[in-house]
Amino acid sequence: MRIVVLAGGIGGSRFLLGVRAEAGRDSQQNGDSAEPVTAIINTADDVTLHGLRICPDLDSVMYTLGAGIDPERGWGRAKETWTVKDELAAYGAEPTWFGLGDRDIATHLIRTRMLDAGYPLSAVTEALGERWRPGVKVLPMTDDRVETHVVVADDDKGTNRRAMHFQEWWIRHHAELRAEKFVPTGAEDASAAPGVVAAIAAADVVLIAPSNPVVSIGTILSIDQIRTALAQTSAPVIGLSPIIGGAAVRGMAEKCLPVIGAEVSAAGVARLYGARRDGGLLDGWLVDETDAGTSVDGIEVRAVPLWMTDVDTTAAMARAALDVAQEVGKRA
Ligand code: FO1
Repeated sequence: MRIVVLAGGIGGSRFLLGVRAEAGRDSQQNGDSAEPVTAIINTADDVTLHGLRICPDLDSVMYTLGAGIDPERGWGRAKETWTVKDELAAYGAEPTWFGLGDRDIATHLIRTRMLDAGYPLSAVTEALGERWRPGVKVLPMTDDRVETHVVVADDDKGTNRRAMHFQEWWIRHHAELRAEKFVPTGAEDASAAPGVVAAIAAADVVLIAPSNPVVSIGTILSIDQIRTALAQTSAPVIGLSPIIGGAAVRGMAEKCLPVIGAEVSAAGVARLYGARRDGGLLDGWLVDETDAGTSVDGIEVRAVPLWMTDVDTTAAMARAALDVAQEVGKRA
């Protein structure tokens, strides 16, 4: 079974561990060749700092699936040290607020050197994967530069607005500055990365990971070719809610959703994505048992445990999503 997953960083990585496990079990049972899962990853969090190109979501996926991640943080390397960061701070070299780990810097150095040599981000990602062996095909959503910038109003009257990179809003300001808009700068001119459209078209099922609907999934959907491919694929599109009982499982989804006028609930995110039959994204939607009884017009909703406490529970979530896909697929 060919599974394609759209995902962001930390939540997406955890979910991919479960999908990889489930796909492995599935292919063992059916004996079919283990088609690797294809993960299409958000790159709008990417940022250039201290002369290095940093791709947080690609790195979280790569490190998590390659068992190099720091499990508490969900980003950066295990057994990390911060000597270079401290030395940069000693020089007063801004930004001092960004957590640049010594081990992590090696990844950024290789990526920056390959990008400067003209390799596209997808080729860089493949090269880095030679070491980490994630066990799924990791594709950036695009090889073009797309960055989420956040428009904040400095005062209540909203007179002097300013825009900043998402990483600054999130890390330096802890998402406490009132955001007026999230702008995926560059998205209008960006093409899907090589292999992305073909993977969606050939998929048996497309899963939307429980990632941030605005600055992770939303930014992937801001690439027109990806949105069109999702509308046209014969594969059922099944999403998993990142909101449980009205709050984000982790991260800043509950701070982002109100900015775009979406309700902070499992139903609210499903309505934001929309029903496929009405020109939206979803055929099916998994909500946590806390939100059982959720119903959204035109979308097949199922209530299952959605807390990704370990790989087994996450694999069970993936299994549940594949089951809904089968039911929806039959009906279509
Ligand atoms: N998140 C933080 O909250 N603080 C940091 O200092 C930080 C540094 C960092 C460095 C590399 C990297 O790949 C990710 C990093 N993140 C940090 C996480 C990152 O901001 C988020 O994971 C995504 O951008 C949002 O999902």
